[in-house]
Amino acid sequence: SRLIEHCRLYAILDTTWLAGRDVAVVASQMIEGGVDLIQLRAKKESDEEMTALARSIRKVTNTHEIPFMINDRPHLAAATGADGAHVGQDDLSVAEARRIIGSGKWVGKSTHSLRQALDAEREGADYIGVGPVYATPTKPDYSPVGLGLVRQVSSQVKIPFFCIGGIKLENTAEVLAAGARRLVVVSGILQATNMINYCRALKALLRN
Ligand code: TZP
Ligand code: MG
Repeated sequence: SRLIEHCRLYAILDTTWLAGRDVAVVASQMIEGGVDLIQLRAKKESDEEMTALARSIRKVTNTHEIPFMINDRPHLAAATGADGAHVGQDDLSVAEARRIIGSGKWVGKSTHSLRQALDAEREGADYIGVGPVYATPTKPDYSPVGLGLVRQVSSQVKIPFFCIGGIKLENTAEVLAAGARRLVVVSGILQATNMINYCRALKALLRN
């Protein structure tokens, strides 16, 4: 669906977890598993490399009408026809990112505290990420925010928020019990033996 409100399971295709796989194949499997939204996160790649990966994922996501986001680099989001850009606390502001990618596109923002979550909402983010809920090798320098922040955000933030960081099938139930309705999963999906089944299982937990 092209409405952020309809997105529950958000997969990040982080190139550090690819292990040589083709991004188009990985994206197709994520989509077959039922993910609602895909982001390309390519911290070490050049603009040229990231653009090539983004074009490849964009083809697959377009075919299936799945929204596609770019991590940082709003200029690449604009150039590759992505649906938006996701910025962190140290990246461009929501307003700057929006100016670069144009109106009608989504800008998401990472938050790590209640203050940051409320600020991002006020700045006009379309959605926020909240985490890392648990410690995770995908974002090693951040302390976990825990389920307490999930509870606070779920009661105080009105825009869609996606819980992120160390989320796996095994701990999804407790994250949902803390008030989450939306999840971002990176290594849980990319390390799964069967990504399609793993995504389906996550999606089933999010159905209520
Ligand atoms: N932001 C907060 S935690 C995180 C990001 C990008 C990484 C989440 O990755 P994983 O592998 O699902 O823990
Ligand atoms: Mg960033």
